[in-house]
Amino acid sequence: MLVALAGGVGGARLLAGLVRVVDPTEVTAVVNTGDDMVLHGLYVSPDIDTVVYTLAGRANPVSGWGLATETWTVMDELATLGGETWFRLGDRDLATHLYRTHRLAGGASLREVTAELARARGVRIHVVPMSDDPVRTCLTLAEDAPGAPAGTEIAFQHYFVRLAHAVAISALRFDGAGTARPAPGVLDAIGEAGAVIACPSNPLVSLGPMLAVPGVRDALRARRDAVVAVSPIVAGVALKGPADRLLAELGHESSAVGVARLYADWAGTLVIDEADAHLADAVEAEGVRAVVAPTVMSTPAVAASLARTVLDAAR
Ligand code: FO1
Repeated sequence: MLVALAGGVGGARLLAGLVRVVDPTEVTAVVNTGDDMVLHGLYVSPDIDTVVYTLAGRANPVSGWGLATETWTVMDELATLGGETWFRLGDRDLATHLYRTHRLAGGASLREVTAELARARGVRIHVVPMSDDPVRTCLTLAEDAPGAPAGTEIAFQHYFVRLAHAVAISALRFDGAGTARPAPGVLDAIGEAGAVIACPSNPLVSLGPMLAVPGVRDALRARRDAVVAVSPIVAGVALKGPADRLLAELGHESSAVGVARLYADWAGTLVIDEADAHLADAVEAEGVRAVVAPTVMSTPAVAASLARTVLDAAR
């Protein structure tokens, strides 16, 4: 069994490459739920849906989130009513949130509902939320933003979508992490995995929430030699999203070396892009083995070869 720690688009892309080189039923993806929120009374779980849609071959290829063939009649009608439409929920995507909300209200766990949604969409890997308990990524503004002065703490999607993450942050917190339990099977999967892959997801707001769930970081530390991470920072910048700025704003180095420093206690190996080959020694100086390879997954074939590189590094 392979375990992959995955956040949004970067995690989904590597998983799509991984299932081209191994039996999908041998893969367990542990997915971030710190981005989740209730909106219009519906439970939305963006990173889980991005992983499921991508592996189902139905993700919107441009945005990376939501469904490819989508219509927006509900959002359009909601706008005429003066409802909230800053977070775009397509008509087909809404079916996912209606189904999940209904099943959760009926007492099902997030893990159970996620498995049902993945199966219904023909996804053959095991998609597992990091926890069935609520963990919510909260960010404190370092500067005034429209409608929120510096010092305000906002929810992740408010930061990421409403403010388009175009605002500096001074602090990060995972509300609920202290009392959250890893979802059933997560710790066992990490303990028994032939290899654990930390996908090129945002170190702070995609992998960070998982590491904050009690037991997860210790389980990874115990398997450190089998843990291979892929740097989401290439030549000092994030390929997608605010990872580079968040790292700098929160006092970390926005580079492959900065990522190695963050991961050093639980990941034995870090795959860095060829653009960062000159940083390999500095990565190894952090006590993390450096593997240099193409990590920019511009095509599924590149994602597949990166997956092979990661699996070879884990051996
Ligand atoms: N991201 C946006 O930038 N704008 C949106 O309107 C938006 C809607 C949305 C709906 C469902 C979903 O699963 C994801 C959505 N995302 C949107 C992406 C989401 O904010 C990110 O995927 C994660 O939270 C960060 O990886």
